[in-house]
Amino acid sequence: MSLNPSEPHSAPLEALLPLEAKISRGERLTADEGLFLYRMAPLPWLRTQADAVRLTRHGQEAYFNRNIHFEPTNKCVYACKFCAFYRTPKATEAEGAWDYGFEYLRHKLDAYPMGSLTEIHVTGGVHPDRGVEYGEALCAFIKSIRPELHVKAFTAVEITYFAKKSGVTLTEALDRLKRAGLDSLPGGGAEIFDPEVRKRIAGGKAPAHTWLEVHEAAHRLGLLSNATMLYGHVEEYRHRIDHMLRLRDLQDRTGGFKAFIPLRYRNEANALSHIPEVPAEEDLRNYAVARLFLDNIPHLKAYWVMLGLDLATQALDYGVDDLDGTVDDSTRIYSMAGGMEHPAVTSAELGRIIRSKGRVPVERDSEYAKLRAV
Ligand code: V47
Ligand code: SF4
Repeated sequence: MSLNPSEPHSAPLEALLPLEAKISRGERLTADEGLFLYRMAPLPWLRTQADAVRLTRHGQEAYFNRNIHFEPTNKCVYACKFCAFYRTPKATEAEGAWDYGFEYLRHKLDAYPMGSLTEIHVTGGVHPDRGVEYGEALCAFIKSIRPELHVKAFTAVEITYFAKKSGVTLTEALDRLKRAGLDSLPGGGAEIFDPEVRKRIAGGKAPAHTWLEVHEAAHRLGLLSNATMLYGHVEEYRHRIDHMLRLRDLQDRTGGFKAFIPLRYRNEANALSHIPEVPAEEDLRNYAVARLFLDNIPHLKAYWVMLGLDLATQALDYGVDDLDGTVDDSTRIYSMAGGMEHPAVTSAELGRIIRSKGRVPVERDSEYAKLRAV
C-alpha cells in the first residue's frame, strides 16, 4: 500500500480554516485541496465537515432498497489481479466455475413474492461468446417474468465487450439493451482510472476513457448509472483524486450519476493477496473526502456487503447517505474475496442500523424516489 503512510494526517487548524470556509459556502474543491484533505486533514475534522455537507444535502434521511444480485457466470476473458471471483472460460464446475441459464434465474426469482423486491442487480464475468443479443435476451426475460423489477445490469466493461462482439457501437448496444428492458447501469468496472495503475491491476479490460464513454452514452439515452472506485491496493491518493475528478467532469456534462460507491480492496484468494487491506480509518477518510470532493453526485453509498455492517454503520457519520440493499445472500464477488460469507440483511435490520445513528431510514427505489419510511 503506498499512500504516503509516513504522513501524519495532522494539518494545523489554521491551514484548515480556508477549506472549512470554502466547504461551508458550498464551493468546489480543487484537486490540490482534495489531495491535501486525504494527506493532512485529521479524521475528526473530516467527519465534521462531511457530516455537515451530507446534512445539508439529505437532511436526516438515509436510504436503502430491497434488491438481489444475479451473477450469471464467473467465466471471464479477463483476469483482473484483485478478482477472486473469475474463472477462465474453460474452467469446470469442480474448479469453481458456474454459468447459469435463464431457468435458474426464474427459479431464483420465484422465491421472492411480488412486492418483496424492487431491483435486480445483474453483473458477472465477461463470457467470451456473449454479445449484445445475450444482454437483450436476459433483460427481456426478466421483464417478461417480473415486469415490476428495476433491471440494473451490466458494467461498462461488460457492455463494451457486448458491443465489440456484436460489431455495434456503444450507443447502439445501450439503445438495444434499453429497448429490451435495461433500466440503469451499475457502477462496477471503474476500478481506478489512472492508466498505469489500471494496467497493473486490471490490464486488458476497457480503459478509463471507454468506461466513461459508456456511461456518457447511457446518460444521453436517459439511463442513469452509478460509479465505483476500487481503492486500497497499489494506488496513491493522487490516483483517487484523478478518478473522482474524471467522474466530476462527466457529471457536470450529463448529470446522470446517482451514486458514488467506494469499494475497499479485499485481499483473499486473488493475485494481490500479499497486499494488506487498509484499516477502517482509511475507509472513513475516503468516504469523507469523497463527500467533500465529489460535490455533484448526490448519493454516497457504503456497500455493507464489502465493509461489513459495523463499519457501514460508522460510515453514516462520514458523509454516507445510502447503505445499498437487502441483497439476501445473492452475490459472491465479496464473499470470495474475504467479505461476509452469506451477505443478507432484512429491511428492518437496515432500519435499526440507520436509527442507531439518529437518522431516518427511508426505503428508496433504484432512482432514489422515496418509497416508505421504515
Ligand atoms: O468492478 C471485485 C469490485 C466490483 C474485488 O452500482 C472488488 O450499485 C474489492 O461494482 N475487493 C463489482 N472489490 C461490484 C460493483 C457494485 C457493488 C455494489 C453496488 C453497485 C452499484 C456496484 O467489485 C468490480 C470491482 O471493482 N471487486 N473484486 C475485491 N477483491
Ligand atoms: Fe472479470 Fe470482472 Fe473479475 Fe475483472 S473484475 S476478472 S472483468 S469478473
